[in-house]
Amino acid sequence: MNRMLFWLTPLFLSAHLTNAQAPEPVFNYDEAKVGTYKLPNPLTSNTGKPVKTRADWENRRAELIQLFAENVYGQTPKQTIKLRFQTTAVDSSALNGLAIRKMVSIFFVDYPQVPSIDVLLYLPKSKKVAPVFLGLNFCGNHCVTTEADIPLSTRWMISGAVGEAAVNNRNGEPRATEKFRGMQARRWPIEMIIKRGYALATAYYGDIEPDHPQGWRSGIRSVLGDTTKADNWGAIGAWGWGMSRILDYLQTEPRIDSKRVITIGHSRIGKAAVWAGAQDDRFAAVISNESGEGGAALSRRWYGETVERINTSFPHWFCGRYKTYNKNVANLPVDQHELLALIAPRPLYVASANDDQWSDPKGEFLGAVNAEPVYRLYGKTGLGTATFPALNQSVGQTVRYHDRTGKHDVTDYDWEQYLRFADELVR
Ligand code: GTR
Repeated sequence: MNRMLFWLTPLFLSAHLTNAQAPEPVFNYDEAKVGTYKLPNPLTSNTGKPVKTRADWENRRAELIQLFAENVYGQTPKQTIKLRFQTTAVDSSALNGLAIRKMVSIFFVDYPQVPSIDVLLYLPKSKKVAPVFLGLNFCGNHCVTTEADIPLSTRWMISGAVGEAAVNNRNGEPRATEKFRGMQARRWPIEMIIKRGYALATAYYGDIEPDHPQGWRSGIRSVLGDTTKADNWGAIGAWGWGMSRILDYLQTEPRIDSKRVITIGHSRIGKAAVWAGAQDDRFAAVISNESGEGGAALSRRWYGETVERINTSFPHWFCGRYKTYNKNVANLPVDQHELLALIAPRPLYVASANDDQWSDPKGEFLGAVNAEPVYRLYGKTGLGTATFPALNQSVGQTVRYHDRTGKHDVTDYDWEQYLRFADELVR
């Protein structure tokens, strides 16, 4: 279907041109048409100096974070925010006695108008202290499990991702209904995670910012940042910031090994997870599940989603300045392999799916390949290969990659790889 779209577009395009309208963007799914591009070198400083040592890299790392903040995601506010953690429920025998389940709300003491982040935490009873996967969810904590006693989120609810299950409230805003319960449980194999000795922490991404262009008005960006600036933070920056606030809470939780917090994210939340992991090195490892454009996929590679398209469809995700690269991606001072390199020397997993060509699996793979020199600086092998693997084959060392069969999703196959990755590398 994607290929069809590509072949149909020129017809569409010429019809439009005769009407003297702006050409429709063309999305490429043909490897032969990708063309050539030159990636910026992560190991060359802003002033052109080669980065040779780990100490050099630490300076370069700060430069790169700044470049991503100025040009892509916007500046993450630096100020420390007073947080209050309130446990609202504890079930010491959840999941048939396998887990302790806690619900904890994170309040922003000086900004009572900003909604809390409501964390759902499962802790394995088999361990006194456990490593944890931390990931935001797309449609509320009640979506990740069928358990009937998780309160339905009362916040704005994304409707595209969950179809007709959302109903409008009195103000015409979509809200969750009982139909949402467990709707994405398949993506969150909590029992499997718990049985392997890991905890799981999740929260609804819409708690931090509702995912639409006006969403910032009711989220954390309504009080932090500066909307007049071209490098004001976008929604992805806010979601990433929220992950760090959940980590702040996890550091206070005695049953959590806070040195082993693995951040995981799918798709747009994957973009946020990588940006969070890049900035906040308290995250011990990062997992990007089909994060695609603006995530693990190279921006300069013309394949699938483009910078222009993402900025047009989702104008609130990135900073204003990112839009100035819509038609000249080659001028971006960074590319996404450098974002992945910011995770080094920590373990990183980049995963694709072969029916998800929109995310550009090969571009995600090449993002990981081109982060290699930075892992080498730390004496680590990153991916250790530049050969695209066969389907359903996990490759690499400190950096891992797979291209799963199937569509844009998070499956048990993906989780099995992530659990093995965590067992082997996040010790
Ligand atoms: C798509 C978007 C992708 C990806 C995806 C998702 O519409 O083009 O970049 O983020 O949404 O989050 O599911």
